[in-house]
Amino acid sequence: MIRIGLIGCGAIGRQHAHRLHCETAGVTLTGVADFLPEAAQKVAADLGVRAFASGEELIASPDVDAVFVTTPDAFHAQYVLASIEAGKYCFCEKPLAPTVEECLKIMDAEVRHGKRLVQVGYMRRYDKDYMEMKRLLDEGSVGRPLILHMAHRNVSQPDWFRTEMAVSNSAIHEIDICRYLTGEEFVSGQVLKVRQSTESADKPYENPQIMLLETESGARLDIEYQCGECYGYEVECRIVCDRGMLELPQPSTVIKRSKDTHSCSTDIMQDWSVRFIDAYPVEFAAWVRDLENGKLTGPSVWDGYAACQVADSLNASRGTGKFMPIKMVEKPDLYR
Ligand code: ISE
Repeated sequence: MIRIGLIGCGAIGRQHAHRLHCETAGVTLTGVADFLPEAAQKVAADLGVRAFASGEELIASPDVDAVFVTTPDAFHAQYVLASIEAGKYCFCEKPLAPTVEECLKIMDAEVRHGKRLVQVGYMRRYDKDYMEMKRLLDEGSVGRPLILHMAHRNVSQPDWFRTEMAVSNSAIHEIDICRYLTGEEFVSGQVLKVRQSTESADKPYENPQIMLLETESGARLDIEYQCGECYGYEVECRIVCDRGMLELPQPSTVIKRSKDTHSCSTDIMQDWSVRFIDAYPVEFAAWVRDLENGKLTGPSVWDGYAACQVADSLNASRGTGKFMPIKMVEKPDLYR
């Protein structure tokens, strides 16, 4: 049984703690920690596990084999680095870190350690429909991607959400999934301003935004991105290829025909944690299998760094009217 300690008891942390402790085979949750002791104590009491006084204490505990980091983005790097220092496996929610500098520090530490210890929580790679798109692309019958159209629409964001986070925290999922599906890195990108939604007039962020990216083979990605105030939570993905096209279906819901309203309708999801609810168990089961085999295969520190480097260039392009080049560091052998 792999013993896990989880740091960060906010919304995603609480869900992951429950999922790990109650629904994932092969692991048990030793305890949790949070910047706010009450938050850790509440989750600990609910699940009957230990509340550690700090993330550092949790990482150092001999009762913790692997660390889960679900804190706000700004605290990811410090706990991932401490886990590597302790020689422990670490699953870090996306993004790996908000700055390229921190991602490179983590990469440097892991490379010096000499073995992959860190996985980044890009859960879309474990969604069954994205997985099928990946299988079809790899199988090759539709050819290679030419143009990828993606959309990412949110209902709301927390108070601290800002314009740049649209890329570095949220559309970073599209950046990652596009890299994963195409197997290519990006070479340049640009964010375009759009007429702003009247629904978001009192919000501290630009909404909507359009992001454009070019891959190394010259394929193009456009992302329609909406921070919040949308009719529902939806992601879309259409990939136009040489000899066909792939389209991500919306998750199936029952269609209701009503005598009262003379309408035909389906519910629209309101939250990403519901949209990807089936991806998390697949992601966690794969991670546990890898830990048991002693070899990580999921999204790596390189993937975390690459997405952050792309996000940085996109944010730097904002307002310039220009495509920004995306310059990556050389890929260490550990990630080849
Ligand atoms: C949030 O942080 C997530 O990671 C969700 O998956 C994403 O869809 C949402 O836009 C982000 O704000």
